[in-house]
Amino acid sequence: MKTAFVTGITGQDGSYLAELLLFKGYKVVAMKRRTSLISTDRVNHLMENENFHMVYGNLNDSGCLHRLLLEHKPDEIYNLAAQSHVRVSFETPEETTEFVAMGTLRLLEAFRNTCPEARFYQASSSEMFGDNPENPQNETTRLTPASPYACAKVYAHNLCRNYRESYGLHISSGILFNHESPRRGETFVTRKITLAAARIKLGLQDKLYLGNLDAKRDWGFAGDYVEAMWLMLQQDTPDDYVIATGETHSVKEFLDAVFEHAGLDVNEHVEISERLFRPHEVPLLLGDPSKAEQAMGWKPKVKFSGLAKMMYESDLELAGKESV
Ligand code: NAP
Ligand code: F7E
Repeated sequence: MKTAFVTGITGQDGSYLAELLLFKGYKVVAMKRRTSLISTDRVNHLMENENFHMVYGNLNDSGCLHRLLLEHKPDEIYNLAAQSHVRVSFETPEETTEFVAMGTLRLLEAFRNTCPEARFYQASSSEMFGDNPENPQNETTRLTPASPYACAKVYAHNLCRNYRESYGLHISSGILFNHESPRRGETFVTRKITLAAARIKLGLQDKLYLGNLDAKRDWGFAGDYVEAMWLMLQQDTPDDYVIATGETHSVKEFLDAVFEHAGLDVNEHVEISERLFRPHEVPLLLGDPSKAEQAMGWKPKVKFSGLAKMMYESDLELAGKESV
């Protein structure tokens, strides 16, 4: 039985990845940090699985990372933990850098010193392309990060390449474009829209406040994207891959798709708030996933309108429980 060590288990991707790995017969050692409120909602359904082991740890604790890897000797390591909210990173730049950049360095050092035969996945991001107008973006597109989050991800991405080349380690970075799901954090724009639309539909809320509706993103489904993470670590040679749908849509288009599906009028319920704009916006992301398709046979199954409907329907069910 293979063992996988996963950081960021309580997050959106951690939960989908753990399900995939358990399905494939892995033992999953899942690292969560201590929080004052219980944060395991997304993985509570896995707790009874005898191959799922939750352990405490933190990306800012080198000794703990070292001990965990020494103790569990994983075959695969997936580094998903991060302060992953771009706008928040402008407000907490030091904490974001500490976890995203230095946290990755600490985990790489623990990996190199305890289990260098393992394979390592790094959660890199399309935010690293920032405001580079060149598109579609692929593995060779210049990185021009436009937020503290993106700057820290570029550091971690470069460090992973450096460790791969310097020490011959099996490290692959997935440059993942935005991916969403019913488990997406409620402050990311897609989920904020689907949850608000569902609550408005049921009379639980009246207004939805949003920022820049013109930004364009390449939105895919998290369930499809965790398969790409796993595939990267099954390749003989480590490499970096763009994971995207190859389609871009504005926030306004996502809003319209959801409100139309819900039978709601955008003009009646949506207001723009200056507070939600960012000091520096990334205007357009559009990924070219052809390398992943050719090398690993990876293709997204869910696209824009299917994703919007899936998320709205799930939030309608959730909001329904609230109104009982
Ligand atoms: P998420 O839902 O925000 O989850 C982040 C996870 O990291 C949570 O489990 C969080 O724990 C944990 N974490 C934060 N700081 C930590 C620390 N110091 N030590 C240990 N754990 C810590 O993010 P996601 O959407 O699943 O994304 C997974 C990864 O992919 C992240 O690295 C993100 O930056 C990257 N990424 C995401 C996307 C996307 O569109 N979703 C695209 C490209 C790259 P708590 O529950 O305790 O907060
Ligand atoms: O914003 C605009 C906002 O916060 C998308 C993270 O997973 O993907 C994510 O980062 C767009 C931006 O995601 C609101 O200005 C308008 O242009 O959903 P988001 P993100 O910033 O693209 C990348 C790939 C990651 O790596 C990150 O970890 O939507 N927008 N109005 C808004 N955004 C938010 N959050 N809230 C609004 O009210």
